Amino acid sequence: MVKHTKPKTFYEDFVRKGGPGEKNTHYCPGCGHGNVHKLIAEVIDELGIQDRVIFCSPVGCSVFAYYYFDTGNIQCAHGRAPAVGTGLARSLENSIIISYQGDGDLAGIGMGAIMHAANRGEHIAVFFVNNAIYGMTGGQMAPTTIVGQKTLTTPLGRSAGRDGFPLTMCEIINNLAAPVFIERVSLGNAARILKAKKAIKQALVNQVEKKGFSFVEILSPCPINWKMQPIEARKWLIDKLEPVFPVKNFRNGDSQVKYDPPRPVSDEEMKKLFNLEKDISIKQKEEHISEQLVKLAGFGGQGVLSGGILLANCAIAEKHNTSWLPSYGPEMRGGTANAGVIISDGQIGSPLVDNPNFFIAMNGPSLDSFEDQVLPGGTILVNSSLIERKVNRSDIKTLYAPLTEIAQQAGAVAAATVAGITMYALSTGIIAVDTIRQVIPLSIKRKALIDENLKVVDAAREYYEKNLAKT
Ligand SMILES: Cc1ncc(C[n+]2csc(CCOP(=O)(O)OP(=O)(O)O)c2C)c(N)n1
Ligand code: SF4
Repeated sequence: MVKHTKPKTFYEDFVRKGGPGEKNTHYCPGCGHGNVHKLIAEVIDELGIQDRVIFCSPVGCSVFAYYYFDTGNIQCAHGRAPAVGTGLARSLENSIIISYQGDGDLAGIGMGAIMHAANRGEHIAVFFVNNAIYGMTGGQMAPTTIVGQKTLTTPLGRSAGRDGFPLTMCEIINNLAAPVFIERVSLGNAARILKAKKAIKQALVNQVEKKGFSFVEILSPCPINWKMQPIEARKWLIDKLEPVFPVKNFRNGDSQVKYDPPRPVSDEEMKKLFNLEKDISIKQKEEHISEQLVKLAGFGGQGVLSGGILLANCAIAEKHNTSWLPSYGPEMRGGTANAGVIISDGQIGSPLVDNPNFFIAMNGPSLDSFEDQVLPGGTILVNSSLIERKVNRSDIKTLYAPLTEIAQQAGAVAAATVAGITMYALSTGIIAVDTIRQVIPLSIKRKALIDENLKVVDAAREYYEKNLAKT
């Protein structure tokens, strides 16, 4: 006698549908998602990996998988489950990652994400539920809709000449070197469902054994959008879908490529990367610093981005945690550009600097754009060479300095932001001017340019001490 029980990987109640006590899912009668959920949950039970699994839900009918699977769960942006899974698999060594995706999700909007995850051989198991239609949104043509199939957007049937042929994902992914397991299965009848479970199990065993990227395509019915009864839908699946998407194993073995996920970079490697191997004697500050949110903004060509890099490199050299995030328009010169630099003793969660506590405004439009965003109590350093107006706010400190002229007189008009960074250092004490002087030769190759930049630093320091030190 076969006793059917609910896998313990499932929650006791499926509250999505009707609150506590509810045992039914939100799927339509005859939908394949329910079968696939059950098979995955059974395999997780059998392998004893429930507390290691992180289930990446897609956008599509299975968006609410986290109401059923009592595992780690994460709901991903449309098509991005393999990218999210990549991050999880690489950062949580003991985890077993499932990327669960529909055909619209995987082969439509998420085509790039799946191809690159497969090509990198990420350690994830992908369960690709191919029902040849967009189920959730009401039955539009999917990348896997077969020629002649009627959908909401192909009411006369898909035409190869107009809409292209259906994409056969197993065959496409089978062209890549890295994947270890690729199989297409079907939910057409009970025997096929048992075979599907075997493939699902192999894909998850591969994760337990750290073998690599495993891809199972599951041909699955969507009776409601195929406009069929559930039994008729299973028959149509066998008769019409299977000839286009042959059910078979495409690959089962070891990867031809050695998995080489990123690892923390050692101090020695970091020094090499940032050219900090040369003899420098930058002192690490003992005292704790308050988090610095610095924004530099101006037009392209003013050195806004490179000024941000210089500041970030100085902060790195002084052993602070640092981020640098550039933002610029499509033009190289003349467009707008800004850079956000965060300097902190703690961890930096996001590199975005929406509300700076120190803002270096290199031109008028930048001051107009960002003046209101500076945190109360913060500072704005205004490049008075190009900005005629004064700052309107009274709850912040303002410094006015002709940064462009200072740089020009020192022979390096493009280094106006270096003057700004020098004044930032003097005004806040977060980094030392001496650090700037030591870092400049590391990041600039031409000797003449190094000398000019150092002259800008000295001229900016002189200007600051004469005119601003007491403000
Ligand atoms: C960025 C974005 N674009 C479009 C949608 C609309 N949308 C929701 S589900 C879906 C397609 C789902 O089809 P499929 O991946 O085949 O899953 P199924 O519902 O059939 O299981 C689309 C286009 C969305 N939610 N977000
Ligand atoms: S619309 Fe289709 S895929 Fe979505 S729940 Fe219903 S049968 Fe399943």
